[in-house]
Amino acid sequence: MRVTALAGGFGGARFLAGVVAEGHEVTAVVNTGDDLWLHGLKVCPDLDTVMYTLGGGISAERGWGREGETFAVSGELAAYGFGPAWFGLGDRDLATHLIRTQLLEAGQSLTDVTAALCARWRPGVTLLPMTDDRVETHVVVDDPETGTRHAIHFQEWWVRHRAALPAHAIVPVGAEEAKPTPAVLQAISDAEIVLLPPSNPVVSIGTVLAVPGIRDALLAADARIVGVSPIVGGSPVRGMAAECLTAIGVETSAQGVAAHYGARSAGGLLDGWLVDSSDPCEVEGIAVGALPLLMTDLDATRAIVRAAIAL
Ligand code: FO1
Repeated sequence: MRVTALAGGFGGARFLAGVVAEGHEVTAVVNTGDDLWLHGLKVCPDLDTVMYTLGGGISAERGWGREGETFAVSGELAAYGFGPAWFGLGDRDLATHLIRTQLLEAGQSLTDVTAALCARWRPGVTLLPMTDDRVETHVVVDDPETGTRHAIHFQEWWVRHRAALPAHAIVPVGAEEAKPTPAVLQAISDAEIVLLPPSNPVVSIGTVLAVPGIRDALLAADARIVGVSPIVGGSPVRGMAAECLTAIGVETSAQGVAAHYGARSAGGLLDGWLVDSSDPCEVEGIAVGALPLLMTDLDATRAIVRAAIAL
């Protein structure tokens, strides 16, 4: 089937591997709110995580960046006192950012640049940034030293502080002015089914939905929309979804996230919602399916994909 998925980084990439393995024709609309400019280079963590994971280049142990990575350049930058030391830019990964930055500066869109990079990695999906415009997720925190309230880039909150600083707000800066690309809108209207992988519902899928026009396109689509809970056994499988959900006042549960996305019949997004067998979930207007949701290996992920499509 023609499947369109809204995806973030690690969880989204693993889920997409299952959709591809099931033989579907997949378009991934990927969050770019985690993107950052570093040393003059454009870094796109979620696009790269999906591209490297599906293209076979991902570091299995980190879940981001390249397999067999070295950090010589990062070490040299640190020796010059050129930070931020807390963000690990690998030597192999740098090649991706050098090419992306050059092509962007030559006037190519992020969509075209992503396609050019995928010519090497051949991820088996059409990889689309949610927009070609600049959207950057910033997090409002109280500075641990001075106590002053200020916004920091998502990556500083996520990587430097491990989301340990309570987030007073999570803001996709630039989202209001951003536009979905024509390719994104086409992928949503062409889809036979739309899947919401178990990516972070706030900073990954939530940021994609913050781009004006994407939510409306989903509601207007013929395709059914089925989501997969990122909360298993009452807690997130990986990452800091709990801190993100708390920041926006949503309960960290399969039920809480389903209610947050909402039932399509009530103006929300979901026709169906897959939960782990251990998580109760009952939301008016949403068909709920339950099965083991841990993507322990490709076969487990494929079973989840089949269950989502069956639902
Ligand atoms: N995550 C970390 O926890 N530490 C890092 O040093 C780090 C570096 C990094 C470099 C490139 C890249 O594409 C991703 C990187 N990530 C790192 C992961 C990144 O913070 C997350 O992938 C997303 O932003 C959340 O999905």
